[in-house]
Amino acid sequence: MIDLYSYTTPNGYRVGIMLEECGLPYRTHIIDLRSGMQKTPEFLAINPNGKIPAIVDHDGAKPISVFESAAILFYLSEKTGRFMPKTAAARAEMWEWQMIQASGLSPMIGQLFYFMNYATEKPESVLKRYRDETMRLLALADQHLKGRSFFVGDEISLADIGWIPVVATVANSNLTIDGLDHLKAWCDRMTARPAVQKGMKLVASS
Ligand SMILES: N[C@@H](CCC(=O)N[C@@H](CS)C(=O)NCC(=O)O)C(=O)O
Repeated sequence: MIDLYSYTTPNGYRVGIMLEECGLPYRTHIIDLRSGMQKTPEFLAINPNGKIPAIVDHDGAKPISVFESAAILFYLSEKTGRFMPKTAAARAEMWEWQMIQASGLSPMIGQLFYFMNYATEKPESVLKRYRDETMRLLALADQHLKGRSFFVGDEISLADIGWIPVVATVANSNLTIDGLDHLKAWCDRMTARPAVQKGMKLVASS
């Protein structure tokens, strides 16, 4: 059994989607970021970085805890043998897109949403910088997805699971992916998957 520690954000949804796609049994613990649960000693013992998501895998001889959503995806992929392309060339392409998500898109959009939704001061130059880079990366993905069903080859991989919660969140926000037709078609394809829908509904286990 795996314990998932998460909240209603794209980084949190990513791990729920992966667990659902892998068909692994798990229990969800909601870490309410508004009340600061992520900074309690109990949670810091699981993720010293004080951020969701994190998992603890109890299936082995000793529990294994993993934090950082991309690291959790790789851990679960290794555990199950799922969502890792078969050839070296396809794996390299998967890593490229996974890394752009983890190191470019998600941090950028995190800052953008912070300034759009929470900051008391919203300098236009700051909003522009984060909005432009976010939209540039989404347009890059749009062009890559032209003529493709998924980010790499014909099969869903970690790259798709990494990107989908971010793109679905943007599509439902007051930013838009209108005009990015290949990205939109991919997003519709991905969000039609039951595992994606379930992973993006955060429900605490009783
Ligand atoms: N790179 C990390 C980012 C994690 C992250 O930023 N988590 C946010 C929510 S999306 C968080 O827990 N913020 C609370 C805080 O920083 O106090 C990942 O992908 O797991």
